[in-house]
Amino acid sequence: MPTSAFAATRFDHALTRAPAASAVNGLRAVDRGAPDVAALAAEHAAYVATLRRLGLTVDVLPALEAYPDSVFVEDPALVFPEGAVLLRPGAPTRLGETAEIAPVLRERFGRVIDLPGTGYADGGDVLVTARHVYIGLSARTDAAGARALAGVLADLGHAASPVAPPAGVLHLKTGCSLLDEETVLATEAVAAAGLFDGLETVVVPAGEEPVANALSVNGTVLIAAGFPRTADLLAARGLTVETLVLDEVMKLDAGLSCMSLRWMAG
Ligand code: CIR
Repeated sequence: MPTSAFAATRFDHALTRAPAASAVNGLRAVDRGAPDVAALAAEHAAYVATLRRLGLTVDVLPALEAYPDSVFVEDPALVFPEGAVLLRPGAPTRLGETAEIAPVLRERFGRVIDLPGTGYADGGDVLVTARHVYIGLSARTDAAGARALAGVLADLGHAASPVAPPAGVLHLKTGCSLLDEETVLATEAVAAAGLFDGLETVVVPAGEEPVANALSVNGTVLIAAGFPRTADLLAARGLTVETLVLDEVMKLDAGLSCMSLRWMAG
């Protein structure tokens, strides 16, 4: 079991990385145009400012031009109060991001564990709750990577198991996210897959699927702007909701969780 006080939506620290100009070459499943670099930087700056306002100490690492997707720091690593895990991203153009973030994590965490074996795992496939860690199998996270990660997480005190999201989802968290310690926001397709035992599921209204990657931080649920039915639905549940413009970020198949590694240092 996790350490008693562990909460999956409470944080006091975050690591982010400024977007590179090379983000115009970032991976995207469907090409809706390259992101505008200045607008992407503005979206990132607003994201960092929001996390700071919500009480986090946020470090912004320098942009890495060699890695177009490196603004999405969630993918090459995982962090917990007990330590960090260096992952092996499943996209060849992103593999080198792990070596870039490794020294940064070694400065901040007493325990930093390399993903053993030869499998692949992306942080975007990992949904952490206080009771369980769900590892999505995807084009980026294979069975060997998920198995190796579950072993490492067990050492860190977190029970974990693989789940199989529906086809067509880039990462598990492309289609779902934690709203609070007991509740998941999920697209209809992810909800129908029945992946999360013991958690309540709030289904994203049809047509608003890209909003499913929300980020719950210290009692506020951050969602992408432009999805009013989901915003109303969450507000009607009594949640405090804030919207952030993510038009450029979403051109790169990404969302709110992707842009930070978050933890409670205590
Ligand atoms: C990629 O395809 O790797 C990036 N363009 C998007 C990564 C999004 N990250 C995430 O969902 N954790």
